[in-house]
Amino acid sequence: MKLILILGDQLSLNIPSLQLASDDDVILMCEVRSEATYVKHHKKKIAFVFSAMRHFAESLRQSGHIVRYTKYTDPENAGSLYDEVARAIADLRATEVIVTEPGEYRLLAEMQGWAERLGVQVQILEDTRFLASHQEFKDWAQGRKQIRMEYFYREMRRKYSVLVDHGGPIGGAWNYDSENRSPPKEGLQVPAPFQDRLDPVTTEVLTLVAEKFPSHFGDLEPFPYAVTQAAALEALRQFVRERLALFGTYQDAMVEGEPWMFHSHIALYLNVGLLEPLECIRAAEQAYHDGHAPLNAVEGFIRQILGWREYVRGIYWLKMPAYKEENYFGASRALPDFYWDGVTQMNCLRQCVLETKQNAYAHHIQRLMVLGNFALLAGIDPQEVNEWYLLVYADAYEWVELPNVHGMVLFADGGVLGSKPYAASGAYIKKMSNYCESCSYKVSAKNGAKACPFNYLYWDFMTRNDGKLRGNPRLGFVYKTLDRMSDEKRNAVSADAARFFTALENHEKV
Ligand code: FAD
Ligand code: DLZ
Ligand code: SF4
Repeated sequence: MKLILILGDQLSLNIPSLQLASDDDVILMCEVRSEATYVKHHKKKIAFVFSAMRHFAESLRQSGHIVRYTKYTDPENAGSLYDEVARAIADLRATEVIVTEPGEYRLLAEMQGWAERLGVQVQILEDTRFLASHQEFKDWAQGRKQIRMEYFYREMRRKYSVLVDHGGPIGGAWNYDSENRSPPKEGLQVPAPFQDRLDPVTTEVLTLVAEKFPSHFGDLEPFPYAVTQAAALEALRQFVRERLALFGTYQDAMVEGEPWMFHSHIALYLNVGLLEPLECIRAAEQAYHDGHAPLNAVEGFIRQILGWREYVRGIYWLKMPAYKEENYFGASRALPDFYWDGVTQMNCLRQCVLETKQNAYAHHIQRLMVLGNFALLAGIDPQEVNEWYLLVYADAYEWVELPNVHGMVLFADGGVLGSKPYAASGAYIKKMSNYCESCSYKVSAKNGAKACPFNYLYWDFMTRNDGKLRGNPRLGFVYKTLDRMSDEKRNAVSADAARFFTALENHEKV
């Protein structure tokens, strides 16, 4: 008989390894210390994965499969995927292992050595739950001087005929991003997010996580997330009904006390397989055709899934393992303590860290333009930033996290993923949020102890990295402004930055 290994982010009935299962084959699922602690994942992320795994195992059993499920606390639990596979082979006399490729390079590299170590055949199948295969992305990228999401996205729109009419984009443009940058309006009403009911399985898992992972980051409760395919579908439908219409307009907006805004909060479901990308895309497209949501919202949402999600995955598998080691700016500063406890006078960072801690979620602009922007400007070591993002978000898996952090946020890849770093001063955060209204710093002040640190850190970053960035055509205006700056202003920038970094190094509350 064959042993079919299903990982915690492979909870889809159409996962290729399941397609090869015969009636007498055994499906193995296991909660293991190695996966739960290779980074110290947020407590909510572990609870989500374990509970969703247990529910998926039960649904497999009900559809007639034989499932061997190792709970975290089982006395025989060997603690790692490899050891659990080895134990199952010995117990069951399995002659072959079948697994769908994992989403992280470290695990794929390990699995490629399993056949030899285990002494049985190990088949590693391609994960077909994505909309572009490895080969397709490789073929698309090959021979291009520069790869850019926008062109890849257009091909994907054509391939799946999404918002396409007679070969061209519906509405006449491929991308409506320019309509998706509205700041929040005073008194904006944000709908309540999806909230699932806790069942006995999730309740048991919450107790387990509280007991076994007390030192991990994050608040375990309240736990609102869906843990079954049916509930994840309900969350998707609620998004389409209640939030999608304003998704585009407020995609980049941030409001204190409103962590969820008009986003979909489905990445965690997509990434473990409770939702499929094409069903999310079609649901949004249908809402457009039914007149429930405007084109800027629907196109914007679809671009994230059909464009960005597939594009970052393509880059990950194309560039790993070297991609992870790149550090274009040679950044080496330690991650500040406030990324863990939110203790900082910078209100934007405090809000984003505290929401991350509470929800294992922050929306894209919080991740990119607040948390990421600071890490970029302050020159934080990419390895430390990567580890932080990989462990704090419930939707984080390296194939999607690394290119976003390393490429989009830190420009550590020197421009493979994007054409310029997303560096911004306090003016951007002021425009797109109300964070500055209750901050100890003054966003209008450019220098001095009370000035918003993003303001002088921005110019210090551009000055520090002059040799690496001046030639970038998209930064021409920045360096023109820098060249016109008086010596007095330049000195003030570097003195403020030096003072700030010293305070950071001394673990003072900045
Ligand atoms: P929405 O804003 O509603 O977007 C819809 C969907 O589009 C998301 O669910 C997601 O599947 C997809 N999507 C949107 N933007 C991206 C993107 N840039 N890359 C890939 N998919 C995207 N996304 C993850 O799934 N896992 C991560 O670990 C992750 N880490 C990130 C780290 C940084 C520094 C940044 C800037 C972005 C990261 N993203 C990550 C992308 C994005 O921020 C999240 O997908 C999104 O915030 C999830 O919330 P949502 O489901 O409400 O998304
Ligand atoms: C994220 C995660 C966690 C916390 N725990 C498990 C686990 O115990 N067992 C398992 O099979 N998978 C888990 N996962 C998901 C894996 O880390 C994921 O499959 C790999 O990182 C590859 O994407
Ligand atoms: Fe953030 Fe600066 Fe605004 Fe304070 S003033 S919230 S630090 S951008």
